[in-house]
Amino acid sequence: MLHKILSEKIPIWQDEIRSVIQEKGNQKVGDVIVSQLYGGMRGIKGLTCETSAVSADKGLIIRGYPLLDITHISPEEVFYLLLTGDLPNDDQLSDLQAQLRSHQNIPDYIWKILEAMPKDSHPMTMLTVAIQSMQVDSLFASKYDEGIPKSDYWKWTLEDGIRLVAKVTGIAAGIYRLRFNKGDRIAPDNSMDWSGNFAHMMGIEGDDFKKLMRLYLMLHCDHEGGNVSAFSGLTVASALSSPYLSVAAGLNGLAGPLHGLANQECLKFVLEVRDHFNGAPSQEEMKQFCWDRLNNGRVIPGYGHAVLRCPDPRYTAFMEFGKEHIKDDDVFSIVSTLFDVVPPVLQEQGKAKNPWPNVDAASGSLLYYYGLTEFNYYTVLFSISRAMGMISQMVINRAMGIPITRPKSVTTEWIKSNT
Ligand code: CMX
Repeated sequence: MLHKILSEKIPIWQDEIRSVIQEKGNQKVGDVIVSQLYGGMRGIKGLTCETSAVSADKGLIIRGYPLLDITHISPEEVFYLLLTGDLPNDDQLSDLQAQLRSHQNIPDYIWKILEAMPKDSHPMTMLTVAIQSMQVDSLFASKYDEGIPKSDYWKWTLEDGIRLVAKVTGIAAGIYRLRFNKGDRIAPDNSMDWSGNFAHMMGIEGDDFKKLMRLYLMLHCDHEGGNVSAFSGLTVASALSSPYLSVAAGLNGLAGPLHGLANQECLKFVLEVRDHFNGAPSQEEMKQFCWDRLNNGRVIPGYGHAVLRCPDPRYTAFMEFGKEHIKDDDVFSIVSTLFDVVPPVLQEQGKAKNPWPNVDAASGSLLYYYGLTEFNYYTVLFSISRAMGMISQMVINRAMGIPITRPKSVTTEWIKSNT
């Protein structure tokens, strides 16, 4: 069904892009100044992304829907929305869920590889190794070898992508149980949806944890095209590497502490606060603690953002969940106090362009409350969700025939002589 809908929509999108290029191909979209070349290309408009947009003052907008208007939808619904631009009806949703179920079995070689890795491997390393190793089963790679036409690339990217999304929850749950000695792997339960089944395979019981996973895996799905993980994944995919290689590449970027790994860093920081003060500190104590950290040259994890200039709506959604379910918890109350303390401290310090919390500031306290205390696992949850956004972007880029990524670099000597 998904295939059919995309087959109908893609020619329309292709026509639209063709006429945009024809009519506006020579229009300027911005200027680039020298400091941007040395500044992580921040603010340079250099690529398109159809699945989502991030506005500085509103945050994530998925296919035209502001995030806080659609926090009730399931991860499968958001995957469908990212890919097609529309929310699925009941039949379309059941069809996608059936496809995910039919591809959820995990090849045995994955477990052998994971079991052979050093016992203290970071769960993110285990995840990307597992995803990358499925390259051997890539339909895109084998069809490419057979010589399929360019117009069919997106179809096999989608096929690999659906298989990857179907398997990633079982792989991630297996990593959790193996890495943290939780006992045997737990078989999937086909009566559950994708996120509920993931919670079940992890072995963490309770309806509230399932609700949290549904929200978590929905909220982290996409954040336009220029962030480290999306951009790295897309760049690798633009060389026509398979979704397995490309998603693994993106997730290796997500595993950096300034990006997705900030969610583990953030909870580590909150627990440091709790242990230091033997519970939740006063605002004054918290303020001093933050200043000491900044004066030691360290960042406050979970705060700041390269694009946002407002509290991240993903943070707001997690806080709403926390206020409803765990408002009296000590760790959650430290997270709430940080919201009152950190922005004025960062403003007074005057370095961070955005003093507000990002997605990583609140999620860890919720996971911790429900017994998911192994915080070096948290970025794996982010990854499961982000795989949906990366795959959607790859399918669309392939369908639109976006060529290999190759921006031009210049030397400092060139800048000195030419500007
Ligand atoms: N604490 C302390 N200093 C901060 C800060 C924070 N939370 N956020 C930014 N700054 C500092 C930067 O380190 C930089 O300092 P220098 O000039 O000494 O290098 C200065 O403020 C300017 O940075 P910026 O332009 O505001 O931010 P960037 O676009 O360069 O970086 C980000 C954005 C997210 C990496 C940065 O805000 C940060 O390090 N935050 C903490 C880590 C974090 O929460 N990351 C998760 C982001 C969400 C995600 O991608 O998952």
